[in-house]
Amino acid sequence: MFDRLREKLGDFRKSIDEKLKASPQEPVQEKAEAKVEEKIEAPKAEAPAEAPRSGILDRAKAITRGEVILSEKDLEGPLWELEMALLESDVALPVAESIIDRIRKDLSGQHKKFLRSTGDIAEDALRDAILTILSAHTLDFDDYVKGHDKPVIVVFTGVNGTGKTTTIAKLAERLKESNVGVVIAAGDTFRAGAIEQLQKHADRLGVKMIKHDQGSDPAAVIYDAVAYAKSNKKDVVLADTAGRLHTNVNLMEQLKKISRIIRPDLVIFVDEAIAGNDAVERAKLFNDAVPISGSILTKADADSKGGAAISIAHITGKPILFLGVGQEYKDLRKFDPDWFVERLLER
Ligand SMILES: Nc1nc2c(ncn2[C@@H]2O[C@H](COP(=O)(O)OP(=O)(O)OP(=O)(O)O)[C@@H](O)[C@H]2O)c(=O)[nH]1
Ligand SMILES: [Mg+2]
Repeated sequence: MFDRLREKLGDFRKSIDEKLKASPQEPVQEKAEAKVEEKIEAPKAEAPAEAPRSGILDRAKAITRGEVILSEKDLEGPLWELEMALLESDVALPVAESIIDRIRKDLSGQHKKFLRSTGDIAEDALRDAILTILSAHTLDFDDYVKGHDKPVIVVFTGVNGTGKTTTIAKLAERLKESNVGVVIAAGDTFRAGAIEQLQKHADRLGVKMIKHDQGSDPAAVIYDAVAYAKSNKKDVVLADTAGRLHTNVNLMEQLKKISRIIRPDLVIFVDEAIAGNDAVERAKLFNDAVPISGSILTKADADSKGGAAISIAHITGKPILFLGVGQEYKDLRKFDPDWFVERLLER
């Protein structure tokens, strides 16, 4: 995961440092003062033709004072490279642009304290930009369930095959382990075999599942599951829904209807960590149809470049709650923005 971005970030560090060595910096102190020093210094060494001595002196003085100045021009090339790396890591274009803009604003024209290396300053800016996106509106699923009126109704949405049903089974296992009473609603009444697939999980986990026949109204199934939870003092209803394309108007309308009738406490958008640019469009349209509370990214055990997490969090403004990291019930990891960014940037 993240290899390409890591490699590019290394290049970015180097390239910024080289820029600073090669190009003269704006003087930090009064130019006149610099010139006096230049005269005194001049006889001692020959100035290299490509780097005027005054520039070197000014920069040296800035560095002595613990400062470095980055110009937009210095940043242009390295930032372009970094943007390409973000794009190659599956961060969607508008998201990559907004991250790069932020870093440019953060770094350019400022007298940065030169405590460590310039590369570290650049890395901090990138870390801040990504952490800001990933830490928006934090939501701790376990705390939410603990603190909320029961039953907590959770509806899962997403396109076909992203891992909604498997994730429901994983969450049911997780909740069961914390002694939280769970009911599962077989809200995918559309795909042949969907009810049986979920039933198998429910049986294996020893969790009650409410179902109707295939082709019936999913809102009615979930409604019944909520009623069951109320009368049997269950804490959480996990409601499956059929996978649907975000461009299918009728099926998206059906999702809105489910939301209107059920009034879920949480709507969780499930997508794949390996999703590319299209993840942004999907997340946006699902979020527009039925506002989501957070996302779960599955298949993070596959060769994920990590970009989908950044893109989806940015476009929805909602947190990533968990990562699916395999096909077993235990393969669900709470999403930790700090952990994610450290892995992204580790050398
Ligand atoms: N490697 C890996 N596979 C996963 C993960 N989560 C789900 N899968 C697999 O992805 C496939 C699809 O999972 P489902 O849970 O059926 O997906 P879905 O979103 O319910 O699919 P539809 O109901 O058809 O929309 C299955 O083979 C799962 O085992 C994961 O975190 N890692
Ligand atoms: Mg399913």
